[in-house]
Amino acid sequence: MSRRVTDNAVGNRPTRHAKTIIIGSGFAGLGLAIRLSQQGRTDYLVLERGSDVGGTWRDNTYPGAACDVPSQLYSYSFALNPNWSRSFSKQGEIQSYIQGVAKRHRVLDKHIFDCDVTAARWNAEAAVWEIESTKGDFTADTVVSAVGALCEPMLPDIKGINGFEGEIFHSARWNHDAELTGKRVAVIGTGASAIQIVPSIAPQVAHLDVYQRTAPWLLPRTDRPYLLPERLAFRYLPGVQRLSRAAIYAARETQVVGLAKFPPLMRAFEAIAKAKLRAEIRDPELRAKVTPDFRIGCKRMLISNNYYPALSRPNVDVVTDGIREVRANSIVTADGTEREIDALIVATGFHVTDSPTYNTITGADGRTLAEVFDEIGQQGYKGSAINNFPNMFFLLGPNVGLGHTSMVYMIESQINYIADALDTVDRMGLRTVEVRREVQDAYNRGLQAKMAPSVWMTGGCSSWYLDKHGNNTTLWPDFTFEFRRLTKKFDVAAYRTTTRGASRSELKVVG
Ligand code: N01
Repeated sequence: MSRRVTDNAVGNRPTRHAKTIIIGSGFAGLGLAIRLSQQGRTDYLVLERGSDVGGTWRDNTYPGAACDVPSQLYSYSFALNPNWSRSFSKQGEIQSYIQGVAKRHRVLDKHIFDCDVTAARWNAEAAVWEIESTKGDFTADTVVSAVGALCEPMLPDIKGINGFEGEIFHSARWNHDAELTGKRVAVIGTGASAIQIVPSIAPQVAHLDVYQRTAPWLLPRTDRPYLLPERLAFRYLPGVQRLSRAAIYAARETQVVGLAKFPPLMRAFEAIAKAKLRAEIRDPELRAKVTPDFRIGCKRMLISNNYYPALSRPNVDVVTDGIREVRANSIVTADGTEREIDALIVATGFHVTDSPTYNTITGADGRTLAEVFDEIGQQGYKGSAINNFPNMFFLLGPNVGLGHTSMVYMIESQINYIADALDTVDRMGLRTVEVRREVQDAYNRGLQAKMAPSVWMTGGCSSWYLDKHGNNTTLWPDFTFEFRRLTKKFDVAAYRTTTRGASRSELKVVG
């Protein structure tokens, strides 16, 4: 059980201690919480800034929000859902699934909701993490950051945007009270979020301007409702759902060959995307505007059957001139054209390689994660540990992202690794574990060497996959089963460790 202590290094305020604290309860943090419970661990807490589980699936409620990965694969392997209503799930169904899993596995009482972690500091003397939050102070022997990469909306730095007087909101903070029907609306961005929003709102608004900086590649979305016999088979015929999942996994994994190893193979996808473009956009001028100029896959490949038809509607314009400024009720582009609007939807993505949460975590040498990343780039070890941050693990840390298949697969690989790390710490009586800098450096050299031929580095685009040093510190550059293999066991030899002693003087460095 977590216990209350009354006096510790955080100050003299009451501080709650838990052996393990998980920050964030999206797919990642929740999955780890369930694993800890399954292992019989009770001394852990999950601090979640929202008022519910679900993370990105709780936050992204924009019209049309749905997953790009097939339903069968986009779920926990230990909680298959035979009830998916369609082959690609919508946000509401995924969020209900996550809520249901949390409830069934009885981990909600381990959660503290509306608890925004504002600081986490490593106290080397006491070998604990000191955490400040909007729900009080905590200490923990081990912290697992599970905040995810797509949680901090990025607002564009456009002149005058703060002076806009109409409705304005980010795609991940949709204002459901804003009335868009019959209004003049602008959407900035043409990424995965925007291409779902645009067709969803186009029929209801008076006019829609889509501000496109880079045209994305689009592939067909093979979405359809499941037929009753299929759902019955998933429910009652043993193995059918696992077989379907395995087939989807295998098919998606073949994309790695083109994406990561031999990008010319991506031409096959390009041919499909071009045919789609020709079939769905008849107007040559519009078609030219939305034809991408980089190799497919360099930025995330998007899937949609209704985006191009929406762009072809008479009440929709694609604006490719750069935005010069936003005024009280309009947007002015570089060519001097002013377009009046009532509402502005900012679908400009997230702080991925420069998350503000990095400023709140302070490691062993007093530097924040932001400062460390500023110097060496967003580097870690197996996406799960970072030198200078002892007794801290990361779910969805550096270089575990994917564009082609389910992130839940990567999350479960990391859960295996971190759960085994916690077991190892207990079994060996370790006080601290910190990944060795030389191991981390070698790992990243290997990673970047693998990354070099990938389409993400050679495809001729700029993307949020790259950090300010020009390295791709976001994606995993290999087959996902290779990551599963690497994370099967906690490799304690890669870590500098100290053992527990009654006092600091008895501290023994064992590795
Ligand atoms: O964000 P993005 P997103 N002026 O960063 C443009 C996941 N996801 O929210 O390409 C003008 O992809 C920017 O232009 P450019 C998925 O992993 C999944 O759409 O940088 N434009 C781009 O067009 C995804 O990759 C799902 O030139 C500006 C757009 O804004 C990730 O979330 C659904 C600008 C941002 O696109 C993020 O997707 C949704 C500026 N100043 C999201 N700044 C599914 O599974 C940025 N842009 C379905």
